[in-house]
Amino acid sequence: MTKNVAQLMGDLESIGRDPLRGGYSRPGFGTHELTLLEWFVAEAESRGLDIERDRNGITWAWWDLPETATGSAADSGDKPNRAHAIATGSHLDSVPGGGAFDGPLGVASALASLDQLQEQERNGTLRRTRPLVIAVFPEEEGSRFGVACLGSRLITGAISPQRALALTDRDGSSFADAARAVGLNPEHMGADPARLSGLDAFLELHVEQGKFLGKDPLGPAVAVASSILGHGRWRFSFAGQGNHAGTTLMADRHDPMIAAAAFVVAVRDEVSAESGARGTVGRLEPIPGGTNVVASRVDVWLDVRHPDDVVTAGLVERLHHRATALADAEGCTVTMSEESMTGTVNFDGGLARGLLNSVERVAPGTQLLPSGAGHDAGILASVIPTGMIFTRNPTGISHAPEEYVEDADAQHGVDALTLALADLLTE
Ligand code: HGY
Ligand code: MN
Ligand code: MN
Ligand code: MN
Repeated sequence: MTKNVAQLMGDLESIGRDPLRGGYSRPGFGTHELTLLEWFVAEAESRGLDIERDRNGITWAWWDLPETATGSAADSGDKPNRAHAIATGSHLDSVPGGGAFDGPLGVASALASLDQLQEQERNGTLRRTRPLVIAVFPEEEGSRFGVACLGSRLITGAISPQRALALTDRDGSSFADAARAVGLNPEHMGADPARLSGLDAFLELHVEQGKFLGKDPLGPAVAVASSILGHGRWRFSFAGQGNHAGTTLMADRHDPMIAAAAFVVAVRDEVSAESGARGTVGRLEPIPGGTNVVASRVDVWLDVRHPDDVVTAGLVERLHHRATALADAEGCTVTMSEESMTGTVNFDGGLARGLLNSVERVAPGTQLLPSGAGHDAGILASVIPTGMIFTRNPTGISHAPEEYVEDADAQHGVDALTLALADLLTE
């Protein structure tokens, strides 16, 4: 049965809602991400796709070439010929209290495009020379294990399996344990150049996460990505003396919360002074975390983004100095560790121009847009030609429950993706 993208998104509406934070909380390798993945597998299998889960936990759903096509299964024995494939897809996990569209829209749009492409193949208007594969990447947000795009970093070798497996979540479970719990073998994880070499291109459709397409409701509902802002995450651990809230005089305290709070303001000030930079402290954890306890340690996570990676490095260095001075002033100490850093990505120019040409046919006036958000497409771009299509989000809000896509705009996104895929699949 075919479904349009609104129907597919409707299937997911009740999964992983977070009554406390609002929106959705679907952490990587958690129950809700896995329920969404089961939904994806069932939808893909009902369309005749062959499912593979690779050793890094990425799910691949293959639409192989029909038997009459050149180089198809009929010519090569049992195994279908999966060389020179075109891939599309996205992720199903979310940030805590996130929106419905960041990730799932790319997966639902891939299935809806597949329906259109399968119909074209049945009626003879599409003659593919390449297989299509829909990919679903785990733990894109890094909300659970701290490093975003964990699946795409593992497959490309951007993170070593040793480092990834040692990452822990808030409950102290390691990524190795989480991987084992879903049937993956940690010893088999890591770079998989053979699998990547079979892909000629990857296209990710994603909800637009800023205000760029939101202002003009009559303008095109889709855009093509030009670049992804360089971004990284650092953890600052401020340590002091844990103590009793009632018996410890103010003058006697070594309270790391004071240093951490001043640091949050310092981040805003330093980053605001650097044109084009963004800096965020969205997570802060006092230890032990009691109302009547002066904390012994406060961990602060910093997210910094800028188009120039040298500027990012300088900014983080200055913030490290500020943190040290603020900790000193309270008789505390601070240590900084880098959790991840991904340089600015400029998408493949040829593919982006090709995408613009394809997409222009459904959305005249389509523009090239930079992305302030990170994506698996940005990690894959270091090894295969990669491109992205954005679908308008009229609220301009993302990573929050207000993220939104109109059904008609989502359909425009699917129509654009279908045209772009049809062009690539017949090249
Ligand atoms: O944090 C990000 O940019 C993302 O949405 N993964
Ligand atoms: Mn996101
Ligand atoms: Mn995303
Ligand atoms: Mn007591």
